[in-house]
Amino acid sequence: MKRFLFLIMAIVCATYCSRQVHNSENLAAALFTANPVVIDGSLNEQAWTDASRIYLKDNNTGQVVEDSSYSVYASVCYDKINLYIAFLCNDVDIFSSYTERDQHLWEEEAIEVFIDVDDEPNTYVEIELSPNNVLFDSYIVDPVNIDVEETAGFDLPGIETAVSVNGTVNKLNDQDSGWSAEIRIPFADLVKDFKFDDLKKAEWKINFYRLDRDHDGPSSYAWSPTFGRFHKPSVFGSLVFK
Ligand SMILES: [Ca+2]
Ligand SMILES: [Ca+2]
Ligand SMILES: [Ca+2]
Repeated sequence: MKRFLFLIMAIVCATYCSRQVHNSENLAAALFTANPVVIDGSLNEQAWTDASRIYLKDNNTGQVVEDSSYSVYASVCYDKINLYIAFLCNDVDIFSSYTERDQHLWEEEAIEVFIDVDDEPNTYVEIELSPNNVLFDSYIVDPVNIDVEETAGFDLPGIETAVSVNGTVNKLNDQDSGWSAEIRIPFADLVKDFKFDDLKKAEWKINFYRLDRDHDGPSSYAWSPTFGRFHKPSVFGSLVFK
């Protein structure tokens, strides 16, 4: 009898513990919004006030970012047509030299989001945005061997992005506060034959990243840390639609 009770307790504990980990670290919820989101880089809409803040961690250590001058979070919401993603990156020095779509933004400062809408873990959309609102979008088909020129040839036709900078980009001798980004992607760009009613039962794989390249050297941040290169779909978290 004792052994039986112990077994029941172990099962309850295992279920509870795994759910706790899932909820706190690997599951993000997008909140439906009936109010318009203006893509201007300012996160002053009610939708962003209501949305959860998905804080990123140090991608090398997996630890919470203690230095608030570099903290970063993402948020997600949606309406009947679009998915909206916001980032707020604190940063004391913001820089970026890129000016053209699909340049190699990951070599400087950028935010990134990887979105996998189907059951094939090796295929997903990669979106990056620089503090100058330069976009990199690509469709990954082999995370281990990425042909950058080939995959970046993919464009999300309806994507719209904007950045708001609290500071000055590419000016080294002053102190910046940070930058925020807003991204709108029509669901039809992500899902073939998109049907709004299917979203409630969808669970997409997703990860949020940020690259910072200040004088102290490069830093990388992730919602679900990969402890190395970002293209590790096995550690992506999940996105559900509320
Ligand atoms: Ca806005
Ligand atoms: Ca920086
Ligand atoms: Ca592209």
